[in-house]
Amino acid sequence: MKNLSGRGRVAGLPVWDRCAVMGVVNVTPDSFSDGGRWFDTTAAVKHGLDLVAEGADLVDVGGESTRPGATRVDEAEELRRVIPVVRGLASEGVVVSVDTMRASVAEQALGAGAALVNDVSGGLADPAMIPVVAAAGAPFVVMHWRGFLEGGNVKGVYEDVVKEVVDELHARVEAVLAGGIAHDRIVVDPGLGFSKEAEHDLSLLAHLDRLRDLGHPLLVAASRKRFLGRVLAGPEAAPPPARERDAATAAVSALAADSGAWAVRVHEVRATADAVRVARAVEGARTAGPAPLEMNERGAREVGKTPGAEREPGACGSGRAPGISGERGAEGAR
Ligand code: PMM
Repeated sequence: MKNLSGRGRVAGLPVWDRCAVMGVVNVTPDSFSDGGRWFDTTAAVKHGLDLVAEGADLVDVGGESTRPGATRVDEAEELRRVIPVVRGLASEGVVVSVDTMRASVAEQALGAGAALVNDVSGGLADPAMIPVVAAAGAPFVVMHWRGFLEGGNVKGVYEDVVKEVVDELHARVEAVLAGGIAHDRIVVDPGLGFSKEAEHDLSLLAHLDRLRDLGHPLLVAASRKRFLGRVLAGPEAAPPPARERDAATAAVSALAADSGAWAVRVHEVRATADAVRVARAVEGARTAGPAPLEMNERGAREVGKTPGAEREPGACGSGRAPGISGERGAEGAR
């Protein structure tokens, strides 16, 4: 099941030979990062298609804000928001993921053409979720989740956040497997920002290898989250607004891709699409062997020299990274 970098593949979904880019379409009036912008079927479908044109490999459609303290949307309203958008995107050939905690929404979204169910509760919020996904044979994202947060981030207390998240995710994966979802259809996600403070999110990002050791493809969803605001502003200053965190998000995308994440979930796709391609190229160079850097007698470093072979300017030789050529069309000179 492991490919070149060990990021794995998910049965039932296309195979991408690099970290995949999941673009976000929130059909909500109140998501923290983009609430209200695509709160209309036509605008939401168009936005999803725009994300694909910018480089998204799949599009995650959600109709309920998961920000702490948000009131739950009722089922009929969630269906009204999500299903036409899923149908509209799937009918255009887009690989659609549905972001929902409700089995009924997952079931109807799968019927409307969704390829993946992304449940931030990992099947905990609705006991019917795992049976529905298992019966459909659909892939399932199991995110680390400690419950609904009323009255603040009260469940975000850890002694060893990495160990606890890994252990709790492992337990959820066992439950999901016992519920009949196949091993090769399970994706895991550390749930950045969910019952977590900035230092917890950063520790998890620093130890993605430990999450990958769970043996399932890994989804990382850092986009525009609060911890990035904290990193950018420092401990005292006011964090920049969510929509000014896209460059920081792309930096996380490159780091996550280099750590072997299967996919990153982002609101602004273009920069992340570039980031994962750069990470892929570096990975290709790494697997092609040591960089051809040599020290000459004076200790100066000579770049691009291999014994007995002079390179043409710009040639990559055997170190050429798979996927470096032409994925995004013609390039400029520099
Ligand atoms: N975060 C949000 C929504 N859906 N899904 C997964 N798998 N992982 C996440 O961390 C996650 C998610 C919240 O962000 P948004 O409201 O800006 O979409």
